[in-house]
Amino acid sequence: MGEKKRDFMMKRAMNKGTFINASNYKSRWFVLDDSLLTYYDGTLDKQGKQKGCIELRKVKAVETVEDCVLDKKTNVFQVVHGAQKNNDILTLYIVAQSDNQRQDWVQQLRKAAEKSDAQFMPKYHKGVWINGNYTCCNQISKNAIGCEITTTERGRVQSSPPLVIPAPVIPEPSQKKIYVAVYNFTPTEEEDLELIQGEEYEILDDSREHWWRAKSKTGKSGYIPSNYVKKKFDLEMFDWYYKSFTRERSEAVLREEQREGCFLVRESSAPGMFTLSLFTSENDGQVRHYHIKKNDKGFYYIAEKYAFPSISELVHYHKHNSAGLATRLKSPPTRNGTAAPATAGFSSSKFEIDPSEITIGEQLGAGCFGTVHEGKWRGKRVAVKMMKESAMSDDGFIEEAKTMTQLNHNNLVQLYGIVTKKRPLIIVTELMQYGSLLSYLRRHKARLANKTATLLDMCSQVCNGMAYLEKRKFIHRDLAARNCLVGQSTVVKVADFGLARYVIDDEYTSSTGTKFPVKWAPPEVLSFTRFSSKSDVWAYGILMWEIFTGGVMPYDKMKNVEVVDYVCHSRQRLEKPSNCPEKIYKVMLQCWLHEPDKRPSFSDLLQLLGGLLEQGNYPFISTT
Ligand code: 6XL
Repeated sequence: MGEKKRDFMMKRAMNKGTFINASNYKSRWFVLDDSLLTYYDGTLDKQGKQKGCIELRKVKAVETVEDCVLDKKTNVFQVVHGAQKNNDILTLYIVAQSDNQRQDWVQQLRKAAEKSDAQFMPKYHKGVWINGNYTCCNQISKNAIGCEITTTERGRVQSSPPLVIPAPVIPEPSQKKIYVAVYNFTPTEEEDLELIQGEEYEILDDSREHWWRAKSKTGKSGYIPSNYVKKKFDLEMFDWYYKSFTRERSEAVLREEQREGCFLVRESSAPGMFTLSLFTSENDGQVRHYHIKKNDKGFYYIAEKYAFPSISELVHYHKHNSAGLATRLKSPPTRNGTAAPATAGFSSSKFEIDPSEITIGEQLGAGCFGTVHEGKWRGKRVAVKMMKESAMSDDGFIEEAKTMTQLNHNNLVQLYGIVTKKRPLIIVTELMQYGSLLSYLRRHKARLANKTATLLDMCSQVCNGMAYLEKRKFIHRDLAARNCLVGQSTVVKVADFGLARYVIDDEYTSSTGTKFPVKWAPPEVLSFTRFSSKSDVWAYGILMWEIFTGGVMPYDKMKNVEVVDYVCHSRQRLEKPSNCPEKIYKVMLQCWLHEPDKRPSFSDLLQLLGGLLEQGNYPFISTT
């Protein structure tokens, strides 16, 4: 070459990572020769003193930078290089005056660097590191390896890792709150906004918990259910991420689909760890679970040779290469309409439901509080509970119901709204296909008898819902298998939480009454009617026992007074169900400690059960 390339451009000061500030930029004369990129101060008509230089053999990448991500500037390019002194990796950002000038410099610099035998890095960042993460891939470590394959003039990647197809990451040029819809949502009210799965929305107001104001790409705005969207770039925005799914639930859902390569990623029971669950058609269909491990650089891998800075890149890679897996990853289970979670109420404002819009179908059940029917409300299948007059104190309940519509969890039967203007008082809730857990346990007793993992998973689902109530200081007061419901792919949800307080019948409310759930009550409730989350924990222990016996009545034929004596005075406890592993029975015994304060909380229990569940290959877990 011999000839020099010379231009007057702007240079961003090095290591000014976080702060956006005009003084970070200086105009410089840039001079490129065979071995160096040198820059000088000066003015347009005069080149001044040398301010610094980069040895071309130390260049690691020469690439353009995404428009607007660097202090809103365009025509930026970057020279990634080893530092003069210690060879630390630094990035020099240069702002050209036009795209042409930029392209020209990028090409010339690359060519010259390659001639100087520079060793290019395999990957680089098209965005910049600002406010603690990269704008291009959202990685939070400044040293995180790039998310795009480096271009070289020779058209290949040097010192290349195993072939990696770059994950499609689109940088967001501003600090707007961009969320992605993970479910469709059809609004029923004027002020609400339709959501289309996979589309992006800007969040305008997230001050309310369950209903946010959002704007679609077409400029429409309105309220959306906050649990139907996930932050862009969060793991949760991916359709294959099933955050808190247990091993057992994953198997149920993947088996239901029977598709080779059907997969999902979930949190492991160990905090901060992840598991990949994958369906293969070998041996008549099998679900395999792989721990996603982290190497000393913090990269994720299943097969040690193929490690990635993020889980999404790992998934992306294994979609193209089985590399140790039983099969390549194809697609996640289909989250069809029914799988979308319940919204907190039907819409952002509705709580009172117009009775003329409800159609009533088949009866699902009846009790002393009223009858429950299957029904429809504006085309959506719901359960309609018609309360018997004078069975419940309305006034207190109506106030409480407002709070209850705000409780929203996958393991709680969602309260949608109520009819208060007419009698009977009607409660509209989520519909659960298979009815009460107690009847389900009894119907499937034989099939479930040795399915420890399935039973344990039911326990942990109920525990999940209860941990949510506990966190909100909401006490159930009548937790039992009869007050839980079962839905698709054996989802279990807690129902009728808090309703016990509004029942008027003395036989139910007095601990000496015939309808009082004595067999689920701890000593402090039997003696002083002292309800708490810890009294729910006691009831939960009994519920676990119901699950492991296939729905046997606790304390067999003992009368209520005998149970009080047995539990409070003799301090005896239910026996271990015959098919129940010792470790699980120990958890029940913890729930039945005499002192409420000594019992574990639901969040403690969740940890305990999660640990037991994840030991899926322990001898006590049946694999059939
Ligand atoms: C105050 C209630 C109480 C208990 C109630 C219950 C118990 C109820 C806590 C004592 C206490 N059961 N129950 O309404 C207060 F108001 C009840 C339910 C259903 C039916 C009848 N009674 C029921 C059944 C469903 C369903 O999806 N939901 C409710 C939402 N599904 C099916 C499906 C197939 N077969 C049968 N039921 C529970 O709320």
